[in-house]
Amino acid sequence: MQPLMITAAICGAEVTRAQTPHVPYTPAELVAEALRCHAAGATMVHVHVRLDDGTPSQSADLFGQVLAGVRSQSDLLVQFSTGGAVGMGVDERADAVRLRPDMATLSTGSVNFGDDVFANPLPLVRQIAQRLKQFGVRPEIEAFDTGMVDTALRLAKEGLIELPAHFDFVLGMPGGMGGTARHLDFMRSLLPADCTWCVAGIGRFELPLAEHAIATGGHVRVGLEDNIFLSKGVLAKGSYELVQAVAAVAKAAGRPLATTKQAREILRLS
Ligand code: KMH
Ligand code: ZN
Repeated sequence: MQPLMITAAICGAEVTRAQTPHVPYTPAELVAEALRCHAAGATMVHVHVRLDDGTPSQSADLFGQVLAGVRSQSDLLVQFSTGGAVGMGVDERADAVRLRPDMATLSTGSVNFGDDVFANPLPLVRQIAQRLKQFGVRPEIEAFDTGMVDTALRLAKEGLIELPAHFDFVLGMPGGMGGTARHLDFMRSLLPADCTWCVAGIGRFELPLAEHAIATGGHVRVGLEDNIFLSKGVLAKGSYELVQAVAAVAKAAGRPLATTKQAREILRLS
């Protein structure tokens, strides 16, 4: 099995300070939290940015501050979100890709997202994929449902996505695909040879799916974007505590954590 890559999704666009006081908002807070996650074993940070009051943003200036802060202090891989927040348009979502982070997300379909819809019609997906290609940024394909894997493979045939690709299965989102081990097993069974995958379980699905991924050769994403609790009723003091929990499971399972160099090789990053 490959060494385990842990991605820390440290703030997302939706989690608020009313839900947890531990969610970072400002670039300085995001960088500090990213470095704590790196120290806990994360090889990549999945970045969203916020205005100082927590309003979701896709400001290239804010993304740039986070990228520079992380890169000046560590070799942690930086992945930008192009998903942003529900309702954002393609130009806003994909603008910061020009800063050339190590990776950026690419959601390949629409999904009910709680009471909202995370809309990703094909022309928008193609535009973001094209933008990633233009700037040489490798996508992580966010698949909230099975059709999104099929669509990614279709985009590969169109030349917009390079195979083998790296996928993130986002499971357990209210309105989306369920978050059991069976759901994950089906998703990973759909991938062509040599593709790599990680799982992001939402809410209570986060840690059980992480454990299943560790046992089955996948990789793991955890963090306050997806789940704010370390255990039932106990808030995580930061995404780093969730990374620590995953690192402990990996250690018990005898699966080493990937170094940045190993992660670059696994993800085929230059
Ligand atoms: N905030 C969600 C609407 C991504 O980062 O690429 C979309 C999202 C996916 O978080
Ligand atoms: Zn995200």
